Amino acid sequence: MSKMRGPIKIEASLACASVRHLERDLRELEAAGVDCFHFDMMDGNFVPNFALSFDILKAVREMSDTPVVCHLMIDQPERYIERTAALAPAYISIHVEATRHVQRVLQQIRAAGIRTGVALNPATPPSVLHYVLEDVDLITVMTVNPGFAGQRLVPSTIGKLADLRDLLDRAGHTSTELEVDGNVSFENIPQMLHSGATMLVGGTSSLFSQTQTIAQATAAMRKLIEDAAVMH
Ligand code: S6P
Ligand code: MG
Repeated sequence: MSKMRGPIKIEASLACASVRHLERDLRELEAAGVDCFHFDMMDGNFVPNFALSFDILKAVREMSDTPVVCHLMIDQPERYIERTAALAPAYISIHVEATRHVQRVLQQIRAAGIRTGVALNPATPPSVLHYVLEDVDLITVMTVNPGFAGQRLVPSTIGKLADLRDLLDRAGHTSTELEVDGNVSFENIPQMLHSGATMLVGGTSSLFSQTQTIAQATAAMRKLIEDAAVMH
């Protein structure tokens, strides 16, 4: 049975946008009507790669009013909540694997006036969230191992998504957002939606594929969302 929930939001992963033509891509994404920007920050420690920084976030916030979801792939994210919050993203999502004090960091984010997110690596079970559901506005389900764009879906994460949807429903947290991040391709989107995802992060698998324009890819994503809603 489908666990699809609406409204579904399309997020654009800015780590996949053009560095040379960032503003052009932001304008194209706005014109295409994406709902938010997904902003990956990496520290070369929690993940074996570096990605977007505060300066780029500041520039994005200056260039666009589109809401931003910050995905912090950094160890001890508590060290950077204030700096991130100062740039007023809509959400800050931290990894449960990156801090010893998940609940404390979530409180820190809320105290800064920002909506909270927690991200789970593919091997991390939903049960780690059992006692913090009150503190969470968005759950990021990593459907690839964090660190790089262009990877293939870890298949077991689809079952985990459905388990998380059940966990949220049983606990009465029906409006918590379930974000899927990694290989959100046209092929994978239907099963992600039917497993309960509400926010789709579009990267090289969709919005930034070399075969379509951003406008075409966004329209194709919207069509898949409409089709899934009809089947629901
Ligand atoms: C991965 C990162 C993601 C990627 C996005 C790329 O560490 O958190 O947000 O930018 O998943 O999308 P794709 O379609 O290339 O996997
Ligand atoms: Mg991400």
